[in-house]
Amino acid sequence: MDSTAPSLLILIPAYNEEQRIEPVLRDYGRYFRDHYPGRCEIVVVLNGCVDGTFAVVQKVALELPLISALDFPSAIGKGGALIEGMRLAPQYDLVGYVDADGATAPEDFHELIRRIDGVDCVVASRWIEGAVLNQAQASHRQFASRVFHVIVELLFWMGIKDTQCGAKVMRSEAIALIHENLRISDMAFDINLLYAMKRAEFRIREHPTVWTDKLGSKVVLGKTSLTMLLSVIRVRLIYSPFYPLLRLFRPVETWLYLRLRAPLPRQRMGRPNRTTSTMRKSDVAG
Ligand SMILES: Nc1nc2c(ncn2[C@@H]2O[C@H](COP(=O)(O)OP(=O)(O)O)[C@@H](O)[C@H]2O)c(=O)[nH]1
Ligand SMILES: [Mg+2]
Repeated sequence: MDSTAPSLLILIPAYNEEQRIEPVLRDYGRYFRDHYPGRCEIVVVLNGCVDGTFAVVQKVALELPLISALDFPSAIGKGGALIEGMRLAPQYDLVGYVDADGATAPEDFHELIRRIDGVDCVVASRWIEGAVLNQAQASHRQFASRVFHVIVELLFWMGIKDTQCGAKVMRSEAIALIHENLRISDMAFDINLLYAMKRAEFRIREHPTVWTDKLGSKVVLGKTSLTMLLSVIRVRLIYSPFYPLLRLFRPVETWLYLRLRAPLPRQRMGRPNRTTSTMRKSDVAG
């Protein structure tokens, strides 16, 4: 192992992924064990799974000890899972995250890591020149995604073509600085993260990626889109002079999230409980 290579943490948020995650974990585990020059660990962050995802992760972790898992019983959402996983950031130089479905291959994720020179965050992009879409998303999903992009551009002017691709890599110092500003628990977490980075003047690079859409998405278009809309408006208000007013609307906001069965945004950094079944490296080794 090259001790001068940056240490790397890869977070994989996973919700009811027993059907999709096993080959992806094996591919990532083997690839990064064999090709990444520095210390690398892969942590799957689960919450409230009602299938056998945890057992699948446990099985693969026995073969590949660089893999472990954190499990939270409450419905903290993809964003909540990543917020919790990012608490481990100070132990590494770089932190990345990627979806559990294998839409981004390990080689392509590694490419993002190589592009971190001179910037603080690299985001995989499906919408810039050089990107390859092996199998595009369904047209209604693409349409919703482009409408969402226009709304995000109008609200935040970040100039990022693809905020939603589930593969990103960041320097851990950058995460440490913005972590307390990460509040969005649902799929709009990425906007929260990127805008917090921009506000803190961290440099973000978009890198064209190879993307393969996978069956079995957890996104329920109408419900997820409304939740994400609510969340991006929330992020916008947090960074506006009107933020104190938001307190008046909090009961309505909470009611809306509950109606949408969406994970609530965090007010202050309260920590959800971890289950006793959390698998740590030592459990795997023992
Ligand atoms: N921990 C956790 N992960 C989630 C949750 N919802 C989605 N994910 C994960 O987020 C990633 C992206 O979800 P996916 O359904 O593939 O979204 P899509 O690619 O945008 O259709 C996958 O790894 C999911 O397992 C959640 O509530 N909690
Ligand atoms: Mg997916």
